Amino acid sequence: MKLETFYITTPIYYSSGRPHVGTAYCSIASDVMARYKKARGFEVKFLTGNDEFGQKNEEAAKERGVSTMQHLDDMAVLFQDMAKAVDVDYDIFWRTTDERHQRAVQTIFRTLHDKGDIYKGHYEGLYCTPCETFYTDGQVNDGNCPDCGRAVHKMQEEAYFFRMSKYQDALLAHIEENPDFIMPVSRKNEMINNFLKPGLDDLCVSRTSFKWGIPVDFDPDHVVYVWVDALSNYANALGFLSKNDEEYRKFWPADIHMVGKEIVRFHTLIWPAILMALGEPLPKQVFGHGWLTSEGRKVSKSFGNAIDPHMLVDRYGSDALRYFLMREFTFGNDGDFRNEALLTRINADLANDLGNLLSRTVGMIEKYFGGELVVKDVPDTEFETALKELVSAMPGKIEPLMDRMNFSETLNEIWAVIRRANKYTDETQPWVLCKDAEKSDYLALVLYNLAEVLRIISVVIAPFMPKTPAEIRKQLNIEKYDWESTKIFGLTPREIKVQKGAALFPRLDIQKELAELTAIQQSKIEQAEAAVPQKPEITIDEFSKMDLKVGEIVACEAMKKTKLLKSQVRIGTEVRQIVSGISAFYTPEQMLGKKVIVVTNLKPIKLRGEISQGMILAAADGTTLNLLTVDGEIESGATVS
Ligand code: ME8
Repeated sequence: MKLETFYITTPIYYSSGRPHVGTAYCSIASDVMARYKKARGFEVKFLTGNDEFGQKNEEAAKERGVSTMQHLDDMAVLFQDMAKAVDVDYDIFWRTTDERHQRAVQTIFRTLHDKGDIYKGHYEGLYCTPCETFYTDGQVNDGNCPDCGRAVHKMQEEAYFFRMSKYQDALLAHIEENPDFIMPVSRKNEMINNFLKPGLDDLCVSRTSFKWGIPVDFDPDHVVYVWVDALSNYANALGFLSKNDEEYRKFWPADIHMVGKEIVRFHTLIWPAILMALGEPLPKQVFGHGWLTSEGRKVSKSFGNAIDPHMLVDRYGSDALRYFLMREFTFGNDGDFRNEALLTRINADLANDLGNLLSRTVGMIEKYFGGELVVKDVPDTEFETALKELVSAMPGKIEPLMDRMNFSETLNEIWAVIRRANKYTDETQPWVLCKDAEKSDYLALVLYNLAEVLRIISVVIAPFMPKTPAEIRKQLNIEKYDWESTKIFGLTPREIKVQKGAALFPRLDIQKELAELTAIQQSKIEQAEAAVPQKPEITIDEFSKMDLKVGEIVACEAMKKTKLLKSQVRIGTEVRQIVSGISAFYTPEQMLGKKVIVVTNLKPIKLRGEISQGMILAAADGTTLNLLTVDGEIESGATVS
């Protein structure tokens, strides 16, 4: 029998920084969906990977002082390790530096160019020549480069453009005719009202100002710029445009592209327009989820290390972390990650509700029946009827919720059953029944029903919590059941021999855990703040290109409406003017007479209209700043080496 296919993707993550709990969130949600669809009998393909081209990645490598490829390889390992730690069971880990990807991107670019959908034009922006980088109006500070502080200027660069505007009407029609194409609905409205209705501009798809990208094969001065490269990974990973395109023909179009809300636009406008231009079918759905925040700030590569998924998994297990992330936040909205909420959920939902149901069920079977339960035909009471009603209704409730990726509500429904089963125990009171020999058969039925609920629960929680079901089955000593079995009450064998094991989720001392987590996270933040990025190694020849001399400040004044001091510095027989941004730390009077270290062969620049002929060296740690000076009497002009 040919299975129906289901192709789901996460975005490919930039390799510019380490994975964090925000990236784990996106991957876990996709994994939950992939596991659910597998359980429902689909043939699933699940893709994740890394987005490896572009300046950000190249700069991150430079900052670490390693080669770009070394950096990308290291990051790929970190992302794969993270996936493993949180049980994200992907089928493909795609890397855009893969030869097959690069070839496919070049073919796409060429095909679109040949069709006239990509044309040559000019990209205009604010350019910093020393940094070789374009900036937008919003990025520059007072006309200066946000990176090196030097003046930027308007520049044009030859670039290729994709004719997005041509697809505007077709895109609008597609979105309106396919109500599930963009989910949740709020994101769909945003795309229509903010982008489609005002009109789409053509999109710049190549650059000549940097080189770390896939070359345009018919015009190798250009590299493919970001989106044609990154977005097409979803198709290229399946062999699109290659001789071996069997998987593409089998799994395309994707059923779900899972993406963060900030990249919905690229996935619902740019990517579909590219596919339309190529004559390929569009993905069935793009789901834009919200962000995990920490104290209101988006958890990101620069700030994300504080909430380390590995640390949380080591302490509480991956099932607990996955459960918390999927249960606590409405998928689609932002969610603030709070340690206390995590610990409370572990104790209340996992230790108390689920863990307790298993341990008391197995414990009572051991206590009252020596671990061997044999159930006979006994008529149901109102308690059994009520319990079975809720359990039987559950699969029908959760299936549509799962299909809409409403993970939190799904878990709510499952936990309603777990709580109902605990209530059933309190209603039937096995500890009273056990005292009456005549009630022994009914007692066996009660315990059997509890085991049966646990069997069903072990199936429906499996997409969320891949490890726990095996532990439940082990303690109940039952085999693995499939999804359809959750719709029939009574499939657990009527004779079982249970075996008590460790608590599924040991109860936590919340105050102690909170204190420890806070201490760990605080020390991580401090470490991150203290870490000075290591610059790449230089040779002695490179170092000796710098001319360092001792200078004496002979005059100094503050420059009005700036943080700058203008100093006249005597270096031997010469006096130079040097402008420094240090007025928050030194008054002109404090500067007078100081012997400082000056870089004398730095190219002069104008700062706020004043020429600066060199640089005065200072040490700064973010809070304070101290000038570098000499340890004793020495003439100005002395060489520093
Ligand atoms: O955007 N909470 O890569 P990326 C939830 N390479 N999700 C988060 C998150 C957070 N705090 N932080 C990041 C890119 N993400 C491109 C994608 S796809 C063809 C190219 C999610 O590493 C983010 O929303 O910046 C996005 O969906 C994904 O991680 C990758 O982000």
